[in-house]
Amino acid sequence: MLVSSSSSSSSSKGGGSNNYDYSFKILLVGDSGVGKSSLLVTFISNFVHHLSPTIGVDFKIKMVTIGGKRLKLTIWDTAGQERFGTLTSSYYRGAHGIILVYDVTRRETFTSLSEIWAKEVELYSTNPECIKILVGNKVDRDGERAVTREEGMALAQYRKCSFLECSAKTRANVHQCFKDLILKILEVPSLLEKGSTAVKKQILQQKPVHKAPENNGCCSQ
Ligand SMILES: Nc1nc2c(ncn2[C@@H]2O[C@H](COP(=O)(O)OP(=O)(O)O)[C@@H](O)[C@H]2O)c(=O)[nH]1
Ligand SMILES: [Mg+2]
Repeated sequence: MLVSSSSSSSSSKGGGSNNYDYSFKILLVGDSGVGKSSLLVTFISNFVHHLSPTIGVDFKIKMVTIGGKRLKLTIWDTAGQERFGTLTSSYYRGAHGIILVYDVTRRETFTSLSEIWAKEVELYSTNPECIKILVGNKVDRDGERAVTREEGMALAQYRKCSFLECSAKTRANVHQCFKDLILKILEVPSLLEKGSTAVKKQILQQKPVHKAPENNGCCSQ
């Protein structure tokens, strides 16, 4: 059962978000255009959006109950700086979970995950036991597929992370991606410790690295 409510970063200081067991920082990583922002928007909201190219949001807060725990998820998205091939170390700092996204119709986005993003994650993540999930997005465009499901599974196995294919457009498997990741985080005692009260304030006080333009709480709404 996944019960949720959400708010954008701009309203995250409002009431109602103090009642939780753990606070987790989740990141979206991958090439520009793979659908990171769309996945975030789809997960945060409960209805189908018209998807359009997004400029990045900084982060979104979502309250969920998963595995019987009340969780405050701070989900960070890039503001488009992934186009330059690198994010900064503070984007990765303190992450409990990382969603590595590629586009199943663009092979180069799959290659980038191995050659760029997985290396950055290894270099910069400060939680050695941080959970990762590999996600192939845009499966609704199956006719244009350039990366097979088997290849995705093989890379996930090699990187020791779980794997799902999904579509931000049809919403297929999107909630499942986040849920699988979070259930795995909940199994790791060191991550729970880092997501508990002592660290809550620290995470909330962290400033987004790349401040998004004003009033863009969510670009495709
Ligand atoms: N067909 C299809 N298009 C998608 C999907 N997810 C994202 N898109 C489109 O892909 C483009 C890039 O998406 P965006 O979320 O901005 O990617 P980002 O740069 O990784 O944040 C946009 O035009 C989206 O509408 C999907 O699952 N299926
Ligand atoms: Mg984006």
